Amino acid sequence: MITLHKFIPAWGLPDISPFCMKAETYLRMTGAEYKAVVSDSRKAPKGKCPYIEHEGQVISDSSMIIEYLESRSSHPLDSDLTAHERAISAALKAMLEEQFYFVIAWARWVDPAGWNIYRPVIKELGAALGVPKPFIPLLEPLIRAQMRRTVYLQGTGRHSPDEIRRIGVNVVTALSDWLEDKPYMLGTRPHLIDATAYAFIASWLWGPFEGAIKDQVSQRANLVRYCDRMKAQYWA
Ligand SMILES: N[C@@H](CCC(=O)N[C@@H](CS)C(=O)NCC(=O)O)C(=O)O
Repeated sequence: MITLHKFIPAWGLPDISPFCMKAETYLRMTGAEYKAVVSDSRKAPKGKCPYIEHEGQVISDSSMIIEYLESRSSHPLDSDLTAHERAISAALKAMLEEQFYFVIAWARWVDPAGWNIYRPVIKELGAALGVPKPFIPLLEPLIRAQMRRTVYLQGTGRHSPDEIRRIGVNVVTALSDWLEDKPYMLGTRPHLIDATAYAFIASWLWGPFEGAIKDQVSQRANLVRYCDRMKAQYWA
């Protein structure tokens, strides 16, 4: 049995973190037996969620979790891919996890409109983690300042709000243009990249952060159909 350490669900999504949602979607894609536990990232081995416990081992990072479980699988999800398809998969993953993630982080933690929406969810996470009520308002600004600094140091936070939104819209457009009419990112059957793509796109589509990026996802009918398809297949 795998124990998945993650955050909390919100807005009809299984997790507020796209990385936790990616890991859990992967577990569902493979039919793995797992239990999910709400965990404090400050106590995680790498200071981030998700991480798993499995047969006495602790594995951190959604990609390393997947790598670990795939190496033990008799039917690895990407075993049929060509080198060219693997290269595409790596490029799409980097675009979503290393670029788009920071747009998401900015929209939730830095943008004042987003923070107004996200703040109550962070309070809820604090409560779910057993943080004593009086400490939550003290912790919130510290975590927000840390996230603001992270987004700034990575580079995204140095752009203007319009520029950041443009980066986000361009990622959504690129993903939609790549998908075309395919049911999944690499063709007719799901692969590892679909765990990432679904988590990161559905987080905008069904999340409450209004504006240009969510509009672009909603207007790209192939992405909407894609999220509906992944949800029906793995989360119904
Ligand atoms: N590369 C990591 C990224 C995980 C990550 O950034 N998790 C965030 C939530 S989306 C986190 O735990 N943040 C807590 C923190 O930075 O203190 C993965 O793929 O798992």
